[in-house]
Amino acid sequence: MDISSLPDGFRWGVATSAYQIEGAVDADGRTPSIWDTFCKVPGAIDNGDTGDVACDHYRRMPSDVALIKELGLDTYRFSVAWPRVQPHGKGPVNPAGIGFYDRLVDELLAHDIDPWVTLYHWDLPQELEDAGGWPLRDTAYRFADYAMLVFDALSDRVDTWTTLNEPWCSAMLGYAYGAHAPGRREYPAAIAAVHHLLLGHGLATLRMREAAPRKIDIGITINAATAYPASDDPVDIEAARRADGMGRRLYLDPIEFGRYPADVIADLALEGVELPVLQGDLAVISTPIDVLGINYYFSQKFTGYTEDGRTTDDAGLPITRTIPLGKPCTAMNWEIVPEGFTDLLLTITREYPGLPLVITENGSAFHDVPDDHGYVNDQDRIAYFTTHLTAVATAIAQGADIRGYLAWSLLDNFEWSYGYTKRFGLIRVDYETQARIPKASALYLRDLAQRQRGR
Ligand code: PNW
Repeated sequence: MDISSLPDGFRWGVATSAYQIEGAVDADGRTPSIWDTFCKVPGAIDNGDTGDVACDHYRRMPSDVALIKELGLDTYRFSVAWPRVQPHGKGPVNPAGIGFYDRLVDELLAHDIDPWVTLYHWDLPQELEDAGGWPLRDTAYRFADYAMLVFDALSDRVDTWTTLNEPWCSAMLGYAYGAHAPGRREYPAAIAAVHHLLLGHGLATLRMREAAPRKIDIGITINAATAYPASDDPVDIEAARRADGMGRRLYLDPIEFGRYPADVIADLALEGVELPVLQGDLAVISTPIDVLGINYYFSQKFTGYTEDGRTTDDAGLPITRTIPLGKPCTAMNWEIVPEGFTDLLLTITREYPGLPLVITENGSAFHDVPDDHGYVNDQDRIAYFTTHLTAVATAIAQGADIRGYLAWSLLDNFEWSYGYTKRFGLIRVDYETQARIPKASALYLRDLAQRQRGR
C-alpha cells in the first residue's frame, strides 16, 4: 500500500456504535430503544440474537480503550445511546447514563486518543417510536434537545461531533423495508422520516454551533456508493440516476445547497409521496457543516429493465434493479468494489467542493477462522483494507480533501439483523468468554498508521 499521498495529520482510527457493543441494556436507568424491541420480534434477527450482552463493552470499557491504544490509533468514533442519557426521549439528563460517556472520554484523552462522538446510531428511545418515531416531525426537535444534553456534558473535551449515522439506513431500512428497527414497511412514513432526520440534524447542528465553547467540528455521516449504469442505454442510465438520487443526493443536496434535488422530488411524486417540508426547514438543514463523514462498503450496478425486458412494474413505475458487477463478495454478500470508492469520493469532491471529508467507516466481514489460540490470520480483510485505502489515496491524489480513515470496526459485534453471525472486527471477540484477540488486520493497520506518521 502506497501511503505517500496521504496528507500530514491524516487521522487513523476505528469506529463502533453503542447498541452493537455495549450490552448492559438495563444498567443505570437505560430504557429500551427500538432495537431492544425489534430484537424480540420472532425472525427479525438471525439466530434470535440481541444486544443484551453484545461485547459487554459497558463494563469492559477501560480495557477496550487500552486495546485502541495498543493498535496505535489516534481517533475513536463511538456513539452515545440516547436511552441511556435521556431515558424517556425527553426531559432532564440521566446522570448515571451520561456518566458512562464522561468516563469514556476521560479514558480516551488519558490515552491520547481523540474522541469522536456520534449522537445517533439508530437506537431511538422506544417511547419516541411509540409517539410516532422519525415520521413524526416532533422527533426532530426531541433529537436536538437530546443532542444539547450530550453537548453540554462533553463539549469541554470533545472536538468532533457527528449528528446522525447513515440517515438512509434509519429511514429506508427502518421504515420502508422493515429490515431494521422499528421494522415498519410504510413508504410514505419512510419519506417523512428522511426529512425529519435531516431537520433533526440541522436543528442540532445550529444549536451546538451556537453553544460551542471553542472551535468544534460538526458534521453528519452518510453511507454512499457509486451507482453504475449497467450499460450506456438511456434506460439503464436513468436507473442509476434514480438510485444515486435516493441514496446520496437526497441527503447531501439539502445539506449543502439548501434544496432537495428536483429530479428526486419528481421521482417521489411519481410514486405518490412527498417530503413534508415546512417553510424555513431547508435553511435549518443547510446550516454549514465542518466535515462530512463517508461510510463506504460496496457499490452496485443498476438496470432499468426487468429480467424479461420490461421497463415498468405492475404499478407503472420505472424499474430500478441491481445486477451483479461480477466481483468477489464479502460474507455480507456485498461485492468488493474499491474503484467505486474512488469514484464516489471524486463525485462528492466535484459536486460539493470545499467540503472536508473523513472516512468514518470502511471495513468488511469475512468468514474468520481462528486458530487454537483464537488468532485470525485474516488476509482477506487485509486485502480489503489495502485496496480501499489505495482507493482513498487515489482520490486524494486527484484532488479529494480526505482528512482521515476510521476502520469499521474495533471489535466483532452485533451486526444488526445478522446478529453475531457477521464479524467486522479488527479484534476477534469470543462471545463465550468475552476474550479479545487482535486479528492480523489489526496489526496491519497499526503498522500502516505508524509508517505513515513517521515518514
Ligand atoms: C453500517 N446497506 O450499516 C453501519 O453504520 C454499521 O453500524 C454497520 O455495522 C456497518 O455498516 C456494516 O453493516 C450499513 O444495506 C447497513 O447498504 C446496511 C447498508 C449499509 C451500511
